[in-house]
Amino acid sequence: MIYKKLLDKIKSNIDNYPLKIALIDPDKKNDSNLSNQIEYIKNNNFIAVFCGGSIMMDSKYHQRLDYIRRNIKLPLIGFPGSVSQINKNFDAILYMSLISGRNAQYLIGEQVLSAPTIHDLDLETISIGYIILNNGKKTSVEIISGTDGLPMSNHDIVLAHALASQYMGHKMIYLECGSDSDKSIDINLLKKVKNNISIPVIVGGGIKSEEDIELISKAGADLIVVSSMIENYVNL
Ligand code: 1GP
Repeated sequence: MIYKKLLDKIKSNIDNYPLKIALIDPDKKNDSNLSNQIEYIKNNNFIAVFCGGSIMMDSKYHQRLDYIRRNIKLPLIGFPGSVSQINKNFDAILYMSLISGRNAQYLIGEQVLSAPTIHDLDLETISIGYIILNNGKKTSVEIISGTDGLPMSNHDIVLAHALASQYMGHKMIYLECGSDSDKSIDINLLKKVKNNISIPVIVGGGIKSEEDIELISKAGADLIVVSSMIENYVNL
């Protein structure tokens, strides 16, 4: 069970060592550097790989996932932007409900559409309260989901959503600042959420360096997701 493995890693991480997860967006833009991204991931202490994205700009998503699966031994966890991104190569998928928004399609619609395929593939699901945070610039995930992120400065509202997620029985919450956004999470917000909930917190979006990762980990993030940082590094 992938969830159990992640939980064991989090529980035994008493020194707050950053538990890093690489996110690969199996999109056209990453076609030429996929093998370099995989090499980078293998050499930089990642504990798992998330795969998915808001939008795919060609039809080769599933082909790229076959390639990633053949070349990576780490747990491969789906981070699907929609039902069309469910794939047999995943060891588990994040079964997310976009609770920062009020768009029924992403609260329950995509979940219902994907459930029969997930059942047929016998995929492990990890239920996630997905919370988009907004810090000024509209991000792809907000545009595609037709929702607005919660204002990063309104700590009480973000905390209320995180608590609701926990009470609804989600296994983890995911604080999403948007891919390649200028700013990653507000550290004080992260501390506030962490101090008030008991389920693990995943943080991603706008993380630019190992120093950022260190800081976010020290503030309490249980799992830290990076994507653009890897893409930018291999494109240098
Ligand atoms: C995962 O959307 C993020 O939660 C990825 O963001 O591309 O900024 O790392 P970056």
